[in-house]
Amino acid sequence: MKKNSDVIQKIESLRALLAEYNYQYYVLDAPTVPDSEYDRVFQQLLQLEEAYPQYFSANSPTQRVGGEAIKAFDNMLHVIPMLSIDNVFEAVALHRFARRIAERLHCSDIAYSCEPKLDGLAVSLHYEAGQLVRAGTRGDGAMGEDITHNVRTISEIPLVLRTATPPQHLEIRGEAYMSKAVFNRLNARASQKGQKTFANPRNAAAGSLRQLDPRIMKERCLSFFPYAIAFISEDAPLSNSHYERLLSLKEWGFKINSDSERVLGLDACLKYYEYLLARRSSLAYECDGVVIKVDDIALQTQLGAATRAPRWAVAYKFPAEEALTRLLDIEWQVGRTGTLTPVARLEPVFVGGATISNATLHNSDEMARKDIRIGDVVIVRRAGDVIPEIIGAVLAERAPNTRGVSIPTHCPVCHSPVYKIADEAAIRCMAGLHCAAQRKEAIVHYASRKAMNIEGLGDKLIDQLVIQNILQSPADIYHLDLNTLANLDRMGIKSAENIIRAVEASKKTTFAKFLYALGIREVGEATAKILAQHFQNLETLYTANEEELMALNEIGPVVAAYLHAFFGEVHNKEIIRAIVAAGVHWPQAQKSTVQPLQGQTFVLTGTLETLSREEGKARLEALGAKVSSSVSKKTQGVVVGDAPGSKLDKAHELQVPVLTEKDFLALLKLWE
Ligand code: I6G
Repeated sequence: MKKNSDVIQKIESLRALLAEYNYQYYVLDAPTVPDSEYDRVFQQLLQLEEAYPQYFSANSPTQRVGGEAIKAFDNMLHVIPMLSIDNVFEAVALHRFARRIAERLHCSDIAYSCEPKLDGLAVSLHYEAGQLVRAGTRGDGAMGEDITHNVRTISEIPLVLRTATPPQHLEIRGEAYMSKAVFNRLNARASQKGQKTFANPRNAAAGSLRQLDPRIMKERCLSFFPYAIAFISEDAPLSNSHYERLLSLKEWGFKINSDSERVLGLDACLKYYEYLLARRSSLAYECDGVVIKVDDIALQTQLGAATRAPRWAVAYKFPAEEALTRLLDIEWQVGRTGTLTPVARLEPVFVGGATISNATLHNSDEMARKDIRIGDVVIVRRAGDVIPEIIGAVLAERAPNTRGVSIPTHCPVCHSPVYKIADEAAIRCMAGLHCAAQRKEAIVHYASRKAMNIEGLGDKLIDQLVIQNILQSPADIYHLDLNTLANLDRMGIKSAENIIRAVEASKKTTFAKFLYALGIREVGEATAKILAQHFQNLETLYTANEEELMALNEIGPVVAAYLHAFFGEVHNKEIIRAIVAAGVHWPQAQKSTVQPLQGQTFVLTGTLETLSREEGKARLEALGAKVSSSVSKKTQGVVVGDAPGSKLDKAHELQVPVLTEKDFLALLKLWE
């Protein structure tokens, strides 16, 4: 490639190709080539750019990886001020907003664009002749900071607009944000390394955009949704609808938020709000409300702006998910498996739509890392159905009389020593069912809906029964009598009768539910089903060793060890025996109609110790195998007992596998 024009053309075509691959991947979510092809073209372009540095472009896809660090941020003036947006927190205030608009426009049939309000940072992007030239933060609305070096690393922002006829000048505004998935990954990695974690995705995004070194920013994988065209030169005609304008930005290479909608009238806005609020926790991004905008650009212009915010838009906020309150104390709760969890007692605070006075701190490591002291002002978060949690302390408000939290050395319930297991963040009481807390949790789990489903036998009732020593294990449930139950707090004869009936009804169950109900560590519903299907009865499960357990695809060494230890414990088997003796039963699983040894031929020779030749033959045949009297190359295995005949020699000669009685029994057990 000698001629410079050839080089330029090649470089340009590679850049365009990579930009298109990027668009397919990030904007359309529909890549057309594998990563390896992207990498190959990328390397080709990189080599050409290195050989011809005179054709450098800051908007080349190779520059997305993050160039040199800058020394300080330059200021960036917003010729068109970056206004903020008015917030409303109740439907009545939204009605007021709509009424004001109707009065000013003398019209009430207004089309609105409803867009999720992301909890990110407002960013302004300037394009000249289709090239990204500058990007800045909002700052005070009139002056922000130039963060072009960082913004270039955001894959969802086009460096060059995807159009042959770009406007001469274009200013896009939108929200740079960190998705929940990226945030969780970033924080998990930080806590693994013992580093400080970010309080929320917004802080993480802000911290990333304020990096002087764009390579750090690149690792943070920020995203971007445009929310307005702040300026466009007259050479590019656009729709008069704000919503359609956003859609057309997709053609130019922006990823747009597909959760946005255009609706007619205020009632439809309220419906959209309810719809998005219900989906809040399943959205890929943190969302703190809905932005409602008059859709018609001409009407927007007619309405204009007040000093701080446009009159044609409002943010209808969701209930806050975070709030400040004071940490009164820490108590340690003992879980079903003996884990001690620090639970924060708080000054009651209204957050996420409810008043809360308890929150979790997850484990002692996390508490130490977050440097939380009793008496601190703390940030609590309650999002959706998630248990309220403490995000961190507000160090600036720490009073001199706060006190540190000591990590217990003994179980707060049964007083036996607690242990910290290597590689686990938790501390654990190892007393098992001897510890009243674990006993209670084990029984609560046993009676729960997905386990034995004993209706009415809930947390509060079990608590009383354990405290009074009436229930010492799940087996005692079957000896509860009407009198005992009727005399408990908040119980009467009617509710006691209901419980007795529910206990009786729950006796008919399935093997999988029963295994799940036992509460063996790491044995959830799915694992219990697999075990039930494979072993089909308790006896085979009792005698299974760890290797046999691990032979099941879904069971690894940790679960196998827990199972083996559980069934190796005489005390556990005693409880199971008592439960079964009380009448708990399940249908014997139907024998599988699939014949796993179908098409395989075996030969039996010599005397077997534990079963007769006929029995061995019958069991093989039940699994679909044929039993032959002579060994051939097609024989899958020769089962050898005491004093074998010439069939053993033949097996050696033809290199057919030889099975001892022990191997043979293991084979049968695997499939029966
Ligand atoms: O701060 C904002 C967040 C989201 C906005 C906004 C937005 O739309 C989804 N839209 C406008 C027009 C403004 N601020 C000024």
